[in-house]
Amino acid sequence: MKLNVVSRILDANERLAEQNRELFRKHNVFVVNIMSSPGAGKTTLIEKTIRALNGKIKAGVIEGDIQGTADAERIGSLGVPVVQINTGGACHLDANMIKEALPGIPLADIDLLIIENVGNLVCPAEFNVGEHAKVMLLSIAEGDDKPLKYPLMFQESKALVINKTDLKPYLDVSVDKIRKDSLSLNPSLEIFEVSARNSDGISGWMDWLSGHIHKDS
Ligand SMILES: Nc1nc2c(ncn2[C@@H]2O[C@H](COP(=O)(O)OP(=O)(O)OP(=O)(O)O)[C@@H](O)[C@H]2O)c(=O)[nH]1
Ligand SMILES: [Mg+2]
Repeated sequence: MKLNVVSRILDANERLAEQNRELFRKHNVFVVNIMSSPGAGKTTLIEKTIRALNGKIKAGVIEGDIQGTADAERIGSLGVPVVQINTGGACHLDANMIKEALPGIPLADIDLLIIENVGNLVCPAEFNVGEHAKVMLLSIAEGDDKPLKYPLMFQESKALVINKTDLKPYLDVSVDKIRKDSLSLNPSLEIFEVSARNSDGISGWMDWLSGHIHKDS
C-alpha cells in the first residue's frame, strides 16, 4: 500500500517534469539542477558562473530553500531574473514547484536556467523537475567518504563539481578518492575541481556548461 502511494507521487511528478521539459524545449533553454548538502557552495558557484557568462549567455535562476530569500537576493543583485521557492519544510524541489515558479522567469529571453535545489545530500536526486542535467556539488570539507555513503546523487548526476579546493592544505581529504569512488558509481560523470571562492578551475566547468547550451536544450 505504502509503495503504491510512493509510486503514484513519483508518476505525477514525472508527468509535470515532462510538461516543464516541453516548455524548456520550446524556448530552447538548457536547464541544470544543482544539488549539494547545505553550504557546499551552490550559490557561490552560481554567482561566479553568472559573472563568467558576462551577459553573453543569458541566464535565469530559480532558488530553492526551506525558507528565506537570502540566496535569491544574492543572485538578484547580479541583475539576472530570479525566483525564490520556499518549500516550507520539504527537503527537495519537485516538478510542480518549478512549474509554479516558471511564470516569473522570462524563458523567451534566456539560454540557460540554473536551478539551485534545497541543500540536502539525498532527497533532491529522487525528483526530476524537467532539467537536462543534474549537477552535484561536493565540497572537500564534507570528507572523501561521501560518494559511497550517499550514492544516489552521484549516480543521477551528469557532472560533479568538487568545490572548496582552496581548503585542501587544511583538510585530511583525498580528492583522488572522491574521484575514484564517484566514477565507480557513475563512470560517465564529468568531474571538475574548483574553488568557487577564488574561481580556480572554473573555466572547465564553464566550458562544459557552454558546450551544452543550445545543443541539449
Ligand atoms: N573556502 C571556500 N569557501 C567557500 C567556497 N565556496 C563557497 N564557500 C563558502 O561556503 C559558505 C556557503 O556557501 P554557499 O554558496 O552559500 O553554499 P550553498 O550550497 O548555496 O548553501 P545552502 O544554499 O544553504 O545549501 C559561504 O560562507 C561561502 O563563502 C570555496 O570554494 N572555498
Ligand atoms: Mg545557497
